[in-house]
Amino acid sequence: MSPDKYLKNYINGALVPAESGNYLDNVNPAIGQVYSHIPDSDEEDVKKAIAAAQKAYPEWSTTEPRVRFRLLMRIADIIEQNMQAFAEAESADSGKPVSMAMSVDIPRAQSNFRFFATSILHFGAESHHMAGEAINYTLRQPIGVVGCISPWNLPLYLFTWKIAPALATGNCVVGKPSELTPMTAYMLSKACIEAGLPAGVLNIVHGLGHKAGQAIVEAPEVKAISFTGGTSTGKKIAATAAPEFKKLSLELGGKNPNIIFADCDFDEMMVGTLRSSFSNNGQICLCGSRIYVERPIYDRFRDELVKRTQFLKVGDPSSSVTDLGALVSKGHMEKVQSYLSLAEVEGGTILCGGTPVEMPAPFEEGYFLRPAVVEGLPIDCRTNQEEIFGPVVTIAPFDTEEEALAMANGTQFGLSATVWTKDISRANRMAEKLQSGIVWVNCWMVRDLRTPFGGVKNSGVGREGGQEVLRFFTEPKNVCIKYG
Ligand code: TXE
Repeated sequence: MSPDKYLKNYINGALVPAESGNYLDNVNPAIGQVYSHIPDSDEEDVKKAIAAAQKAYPEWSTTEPRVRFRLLMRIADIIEQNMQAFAEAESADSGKPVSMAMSVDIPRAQSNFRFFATSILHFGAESHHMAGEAINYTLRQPIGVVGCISPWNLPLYLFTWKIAPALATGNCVVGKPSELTPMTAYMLSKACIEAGLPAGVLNIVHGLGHKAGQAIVEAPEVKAISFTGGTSTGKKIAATAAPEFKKLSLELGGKNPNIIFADCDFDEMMVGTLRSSFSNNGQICLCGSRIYVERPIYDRFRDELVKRTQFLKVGDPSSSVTDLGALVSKGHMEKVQSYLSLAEVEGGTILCGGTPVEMPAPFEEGYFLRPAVVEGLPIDCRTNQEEIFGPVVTIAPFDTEEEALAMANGTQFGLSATVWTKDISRANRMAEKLQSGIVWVNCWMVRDLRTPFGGVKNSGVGREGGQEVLRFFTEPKNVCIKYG
């Protein structure tokens, strides 16, 4: 399964160009060059995709779960058989190390299909007995045609996180991957064709957010939208979809606190903190970008973090010793750099990193940045309040649990939080009071696909994962039967 130079949409079971015949450039961020082209789709392409999905829906929605199970497992098998090609494509599109795509992105995309393929075999509904009078039972039925829109940071991982449960529950999908990272979604189209997925069940439309994406959100035939991306895009989508009474799942930005108490296992915490700070160049919505450290170990922590951060290898994404590859785009690199300048204006000190890396050929034009640690900023400054989504963390000391909580909860976001401590009572107290959808204690990014996933406050609406997403992609219908 090879990546192509001119990608196509996947509509009604076939690979087709955009109706307009127009293409957008697709850049490899490690070399800073256009290396392929994607359909510049618009409303016309989305209409075709929706029509195909509507046509496929009556049969797909009534297909036995074991048939859906088999098809989804087959798609997972094909991804697994082509693991290396998928990983290399993910790396070429996003700049991330191939080793990361091989160990995180692509295995997880397979797991998403396998997990929801098997979940649907066990998915049940409730009944409510009214003693001596009646019995209620709940039917869980698919919604119809649904839209799945995903971002560039974990391209196939997040795209399939939505598509797999939507298909498993019997919906037909119009999906749109990020225009910055379309290749693995295109390869997924080919995998679906090879697996024998019926035409129209899944349609993948490539193109820009405000054009192709907006057309999916606006279409009255699309009854639910599952979106992951920036908070401001989420706001726009909610404003369009809410008056149409569409079901919405929005997984948005984060500015996650990492709270470190002096009694933690220092070495384990350092390893975890380096990962939560800079994995995928900090371009994971769950990264801990605000680090609060109890004062007795603050100096030791700061020195150790700076030392270990400077040791990270930024470079060729195909090298197995590379820790951090390129940032996803020129625009994103400029955004991250602008936040580093802002941090200095706001009174912060950049302890390390923040400068572009001079790279040898063929990477001279790539978007490589040294990971940065910033100290000395107040909690309410923009650097500490806005999502940077890059290899930048801020650090600050605290004295009491209350102070740590106030700092942790002091942003508009509430996606995840990490707490490092050996005191289980304190861990529980913190977990209860942290305003976030996910709390990790003495770990980070340990993921069980059965658990609810999502944020509070401006980090989103709704939950993905496990039973939650199966409920999202189905409508509950209560049937009440009176005893004779
Ligand atoms: O995301 P967008 P962008 C954050 C991060 C980043 C910022 C912007 O801070 O710097 O968002 O990134 C599609 N209707 N996150 O611009 O625009 C778009 O085509 C329908 C956090 O890449 O939100 C893409 O497929 N769709 C995040 C998807 O939405 C629209 C991950 C996400 O793009 C649309 C990524 C519209 N009007 C960025 N506009 C996380 N929390 O995981 C855009 N899109």
